[in-house]
Amino acid sequence: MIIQWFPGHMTKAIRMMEDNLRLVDALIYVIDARAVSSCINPVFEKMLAGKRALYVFNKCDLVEPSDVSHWCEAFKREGKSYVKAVGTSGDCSQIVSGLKQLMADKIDKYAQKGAKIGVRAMVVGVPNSGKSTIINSMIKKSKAVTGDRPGVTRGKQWLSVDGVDFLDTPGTLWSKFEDQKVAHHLAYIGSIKDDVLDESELAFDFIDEVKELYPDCFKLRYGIKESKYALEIFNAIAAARGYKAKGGDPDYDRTARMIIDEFRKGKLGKLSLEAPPQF
Ligand SMILES: Nc1nc2c(ncn2[C@@H]2O[C@H](COP(=O)(O)OP(=O)(O)OP(=O)(O)O)[C@@H](O)[C@H]2O)c(=O)[nH]1
Ligand SMILES: [Mg+2]
Repeated sequence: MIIQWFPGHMTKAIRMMEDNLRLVDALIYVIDARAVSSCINPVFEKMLAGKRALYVFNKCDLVEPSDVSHWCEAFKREGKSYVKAVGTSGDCSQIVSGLKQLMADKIDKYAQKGAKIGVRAMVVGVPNSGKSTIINSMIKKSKAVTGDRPGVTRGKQWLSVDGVDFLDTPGTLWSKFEDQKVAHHLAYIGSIKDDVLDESELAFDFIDEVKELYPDCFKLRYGIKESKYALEIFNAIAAARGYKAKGGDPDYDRTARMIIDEFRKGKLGKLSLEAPPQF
């Protein structure tokens, strides 16, 4: 299955972000910790030029701490500033302090002149990475609309806390995925609208990949036998859940949807799809 998804609202969103760049001091770059390199959007590279960036490894509750640590080491080696976060925990104060640390010289310079200058940051990331949730956690109010599907935020919205203004932006992708593995990982984590995907194919591809990374994960979750074959695993999961179509075949759509949904909710365990090159 070839995956591409670049709807018109993203072109508009990128234009809006470029127009607002001059208003901000920094970018807060929200990344889903389960698929770190796939969340790096080439469109943001141009925006990052000349701006400071704080990378946020979000959804850390869904991955093993050691897997996040490997990414932290890799980012540190590249001189990138980062913090770990669980947007849904309700406490993301470490992002506010991380941002203030990143902008300390500017804040001090103005403080010496007696001026209290705020920091403005644009929050960017692929769809569904948790940008709006993180902002709500930082401001301790549910002002930004969130949802467990991509494309929830559409317009721009400024929200503030402790002298910091955040610009929430719509999740954006890029016009063509050169690497279909990246596209698949983004689809698994819910950054691509399910309507443009063949869910059965997606679930097969998911099983095929995850069985190599975590050989016993399906056995542990569904009580099925380990197998080298994705189709065998898929059919065994359908049977274990009793998901049958008319005629006794597995209910492919229902089973596929359930597997992907359970992964997204962390029910298959703390699975990380990507590791930095040296791991
Ligand atoms: N498990 C878990 N879920 C999270 C976390 N942060 C956000 N979510 C969930 O991820 C989903 C997407 O969150 P949003 O904040 O709407 O994501 P967004 O990046 O603003 O999405 P768009 O506006 O569509 O680009 C929601 O269901 C959140 O509850 C986290 O740290 N852990
Ligand atoms: Mg949003």
